[in-house]
Amino acid sequence: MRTLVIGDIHGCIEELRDLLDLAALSREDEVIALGDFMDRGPDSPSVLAFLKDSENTRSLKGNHERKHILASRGILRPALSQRLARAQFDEERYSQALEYFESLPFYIELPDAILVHGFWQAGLTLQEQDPLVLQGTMTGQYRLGHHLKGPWFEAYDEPKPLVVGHQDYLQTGDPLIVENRVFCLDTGCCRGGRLTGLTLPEFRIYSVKSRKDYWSEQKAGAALASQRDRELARSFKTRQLLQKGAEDLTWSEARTLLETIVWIPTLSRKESESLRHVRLLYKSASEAVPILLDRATQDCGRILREILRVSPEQQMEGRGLSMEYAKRVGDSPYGRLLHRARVHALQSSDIEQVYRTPAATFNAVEGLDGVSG
Ligand SMILES: [Mn+2]
Repeated sequence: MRTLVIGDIHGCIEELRDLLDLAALSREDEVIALGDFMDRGPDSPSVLAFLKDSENTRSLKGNHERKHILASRGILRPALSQRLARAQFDEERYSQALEYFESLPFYIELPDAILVHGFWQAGLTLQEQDPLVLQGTMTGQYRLGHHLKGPWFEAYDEPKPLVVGHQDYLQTGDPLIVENRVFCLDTGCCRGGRLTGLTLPEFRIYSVKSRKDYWSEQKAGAALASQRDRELARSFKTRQLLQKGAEDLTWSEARTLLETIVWIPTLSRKESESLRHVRLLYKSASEAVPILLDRATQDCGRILREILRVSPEQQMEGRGLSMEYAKRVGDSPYGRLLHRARVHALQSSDIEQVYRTPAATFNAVEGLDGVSG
């Protein structure tokens, strides 16, 4: 009986089939995946189905399978590679997948070799190994780092050879083989490298070429989709604002509209006209703001002086003064602006809060003489 041990498959079902063909296993032979058969590639469900449902087939738990488990429990935020793989499953098959991941071991010991997904800490027995180190998690890698001077595989000290996946050390498509004692089989299949297997007990390498850089393609597709979503959302919001009409837009809505309008591919005639109106109104209202600020500041001072001239007995800070000021300025928007002018130096944000819309701001300046006499 032979055992074919396979490096990180990452959803590359075609290459997995090529490798199985190449190794020409018999019915009694065994297949063991080193973990990370999920994520990044085109078809995680088919790879999973092969490992889970075929006879004489099993797998280790890689850090990617672990991430699916943690994400499903709400412990970890799933990364893009998990989200994309998740989308390849329906509900039922995904919950079966999670059950399967849970059942996977951190290591497998065979008569001829020890198999783990990630790393090994020299000086400890197999049973003493930190599962996070064996699985190749970030935490495991960090913990391992404290015990190392050189590369971890050079310190490997067990009599039995060790077979691992997880990292494409050479990035040439070739597995890293250290003194025929440590066999690193991840050769970057999902990134356009190769898929590599090792048969035991003869320690013979089988390797097939990847069809393409699936992971880059998936990432680019995801980036494009999210950009399209953002543009669509922006364009929807913009159209909604355009329908609202220039007069009714608040200052911040008008700004949103004028800043994002570039994303709209085609505007109807009516929308273009409406946009022109918004732009014009925004410009006129913006020009009116400093006039209004200046005028309100002056009026505030003038009204205070008048009150004190008519009733000099009223104190500047007194309640009587405040009441008389309130009576004179009234509760119109301009009156509210004058109240603010008494408390602090006015800014454009005061105008935007009091008048809310560019249209109202513009109208206020037009009617200024009437308001303040
Ligand atoms: Mn890994």
